[in-house]
Amino acid sequence: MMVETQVKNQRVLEVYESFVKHLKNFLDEQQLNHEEYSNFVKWADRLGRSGEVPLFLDVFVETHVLESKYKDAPGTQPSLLGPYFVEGTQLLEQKPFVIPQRPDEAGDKLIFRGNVTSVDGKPLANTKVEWWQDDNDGLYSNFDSPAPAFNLRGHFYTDENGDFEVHSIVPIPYQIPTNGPTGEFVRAAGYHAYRPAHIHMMFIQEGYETLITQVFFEGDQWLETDVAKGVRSSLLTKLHQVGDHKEASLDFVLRPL
Ligand code: MBD
Ligand code: FE
Repeated sequence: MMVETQVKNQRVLEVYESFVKHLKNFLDEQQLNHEEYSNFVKWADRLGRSGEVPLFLDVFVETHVLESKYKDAPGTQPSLLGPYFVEGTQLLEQKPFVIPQRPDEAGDKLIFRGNVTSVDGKPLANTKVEWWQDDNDGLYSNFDSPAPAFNLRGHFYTDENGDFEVHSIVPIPYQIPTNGPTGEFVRAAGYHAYRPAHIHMMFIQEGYETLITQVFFEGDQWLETDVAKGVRSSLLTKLHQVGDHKEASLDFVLRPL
């Protein structure tokens, strides 16, 4: 008897069937034996139980998702959202915007200046900017960090010229956790576990595609071999020593919807 079926979500079917088509090509090429398949199932089970699925996918898959969709797009290239964005950050209103930090926050002080425009050059005033980064121990607040919740996280709005100025600290290279199934894979593959130092930023403006991206620093030793492959040339800035602190800047360009 034919079972009545109804496609609930055409996109799910389309994506799944395309995935299987390419999976078959991959298997024809690799000829996995049953031991390899079983090892994969056990590792994937450990990955799920460890809570590292978002970490693993954001490190090893997200960049390919973005590259396929955005590599030829005008405007600033997106980069990885990663596993460490949280909603509910503090709104910063007093200028210059000082990112919430401990009174004795370790690290080089940073003044970062940015500007937000549309692809046609129009300044985008009142753009919401979310900012998050690691601290001088390479940790993100709210995730296995002794720092107060929401440390080195905040959001603010660009001024009438699309400009903003943030006072924070310079992030350091980030080592992804190595003690779980993700680290197991990194070691097995012979990769290192580092990402170059980066600041996460998200730009939200009515009528424009939300830009989720990261800023990187010239000269960082991990730029070419970022374990998560998140670096794009247009996302690089240069740190300048100015008196007792460092300064950097970058312009961001949003695409109309
Ligand atoms: C990070 O800090 C990050 O930005 C990504 C993409 C993955 C893991 C950790
Ligand atoms: Fe990060």
